[in-house]
Amino acid sequence: MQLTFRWFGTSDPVPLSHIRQIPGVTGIVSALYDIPVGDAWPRSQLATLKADVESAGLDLVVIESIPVHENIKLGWPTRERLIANYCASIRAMGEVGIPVLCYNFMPVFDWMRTDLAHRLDDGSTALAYDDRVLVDLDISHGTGDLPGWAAAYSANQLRELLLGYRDVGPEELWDNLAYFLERIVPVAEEAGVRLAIHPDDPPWPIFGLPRIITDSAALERVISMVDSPANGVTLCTGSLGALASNDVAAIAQRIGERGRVHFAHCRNVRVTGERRFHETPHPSGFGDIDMFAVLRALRDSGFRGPMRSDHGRMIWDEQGRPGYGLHDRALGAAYLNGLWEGLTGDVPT
Ligand SMILES: [Mn+2]
Repeated sequence: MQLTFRWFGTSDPVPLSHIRQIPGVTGIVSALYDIPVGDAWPRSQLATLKADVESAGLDLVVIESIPVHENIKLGWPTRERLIANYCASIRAMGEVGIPVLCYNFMPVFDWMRTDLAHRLDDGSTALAYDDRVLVDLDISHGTGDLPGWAAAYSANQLRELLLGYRDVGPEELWDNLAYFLERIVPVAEEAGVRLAIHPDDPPWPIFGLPRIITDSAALERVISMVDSPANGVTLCTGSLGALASNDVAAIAQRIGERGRVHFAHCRNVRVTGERRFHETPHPSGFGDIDMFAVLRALRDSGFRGPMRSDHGRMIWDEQGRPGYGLHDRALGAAYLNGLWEGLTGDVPT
């Protein structure tokens, strides 16, 4: 296991020099943030990013993520050119030597929360989701009222996309994912890049849009669809754990045994009702995820890939990107490190 940390590039308020000081963290998870969705990622920019990370004494080991253009998810004819560009980006990753690509296949919206500063009993704040709040959010004027999505889509863009998805139910979305994977997996295999699909967050339909990467059966369907070692998953404990019926440790075991957990996101959530949860500190006692059992399953299945503490709370008056402050994610990293050392005897340095 390699402990990693997400870094949003030079505009991230958390500098690489601070990440370098978290014991055991040696890898960086990042992306290029100025490439229009659908364009091919230039090798030179990836090489520059990698060099920046290395000059801080860290390795760039995961790209999270290269966004998948909506027209690929919709199965529209322009997907041919867009998939060709995606393949070019994967090849560029391979040439520069970045081994893992985390991506997702969620229509229109990526992660979704209804509260970015839900107050916990200890005075910290965490991300939270309540479906009863979501259904009252008005998106007819665009994404302006959605927490964290202010400028993402105008009213017209959103209307057009939602119209497009009227013809795309879950099975059509599966077909479009299959079409995409059949074309990118062989390229990734040849490039030496491991693909790691991220589960949908939260793992249920929102705004009438289908979401399909929600549970163990879905993850097994993905890796079986194109049966290659390059075709794997990101085990995101918090995304999967928002659905109480998901036994995350059992999922880690099942997918891990097939050698397809290529990246692990570890965070904890407390489910407080039907389609209602909030994030918590990472340790098992604070949420519904048994993190020890998850890491034990990863150990037992021979997991050797990158892992990162996922979202953290805002603590100690830190200001920053919700979910991605330094302090609580660093506490999470230290906790994960301790669990792993106890489980494996591996002593990170
Ligand atoms: Mn995640």
